[in-house]
Amino acid sequence: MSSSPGHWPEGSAPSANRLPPLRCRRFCLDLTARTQIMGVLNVTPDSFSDGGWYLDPDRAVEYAHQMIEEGADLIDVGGESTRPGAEPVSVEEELRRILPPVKQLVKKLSVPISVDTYKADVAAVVLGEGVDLINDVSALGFDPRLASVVAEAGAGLVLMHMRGTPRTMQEDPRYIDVVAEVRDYLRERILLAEARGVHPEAIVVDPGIGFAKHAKHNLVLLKRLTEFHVLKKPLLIGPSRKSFIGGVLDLPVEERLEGTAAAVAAAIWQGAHIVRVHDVRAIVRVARMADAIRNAPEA
Ligand code: HH2
Repeated sequence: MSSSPGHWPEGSAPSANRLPPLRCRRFCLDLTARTQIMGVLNVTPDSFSDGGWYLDPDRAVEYAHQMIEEGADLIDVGGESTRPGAEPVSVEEELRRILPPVKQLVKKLSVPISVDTYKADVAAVVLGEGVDLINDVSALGFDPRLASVVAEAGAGLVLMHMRGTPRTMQEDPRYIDVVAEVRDYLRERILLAEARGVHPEAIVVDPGIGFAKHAKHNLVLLKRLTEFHVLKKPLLIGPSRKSFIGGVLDLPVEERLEGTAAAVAAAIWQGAHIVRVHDVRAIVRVARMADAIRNAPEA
């Protein structure tokens, strides 16, 4: 079968490119033309790769602008680290960190702003400020009220798989078939979100690379990503600088760009729609190249 740009050859990535645009308030994100790049903005003192760098609101806003110039399609703002072993922070502290930059970003940027939080009270405030998406690393597992807050706002919702909490999640996670178990869990969370009123076209799924997974689980998930397309939701992948890359390459966090690039290319080849990354400039180039190969005609 011949394929035009934006379409997969038969059998290689079922329906990956035929999803409707992602609905997130002010925006309708086209997921068919090219991979969307979500730039990470951690407003935390302790994130695993960039903790403390953007605590100053002006610096955070400036860095968001830089990521947009480099080609980011969305900005994901986080106020609580979810690295393995991290302790939770209060609603007040999370808001104290993220509100000043979020207020400015919503006004100044013309791309969707996402907030990485699992707390309904944090989500309610930032949605009140106009953010477009909530990125919930617990897939409604920590605060089920989050779904109705997102639904009422008509915002987008990322449902990410993890087990336990960031403090406990790496205590020997076990799976018989990691892909099937993560996929079944995400399917159940989609049903829950939709039952609570989140629009079906506002939901994104994420297998949660590095969350309650050993290195081999992350590699298997990345190898078998096409098996998530049966969920019929946009697929987000966040391998950026994570320790499974350090494990394969024996490299520290500041030297994981190439490993991240390989993981991103593999994910795009299998139909990932959004990649969440720190190194926007480099990964935009990787994504454009991978998109071009993926979308090349048959002959
Ligand atoms: N990874 C991190 C945080 N949020 N959200 C989604 N949807 N997917 C991910 O893979 C993901 C995520 C961890 O990365 P980072 O934000 O850089 O680190 P920290 O949690 O230490 O702030």
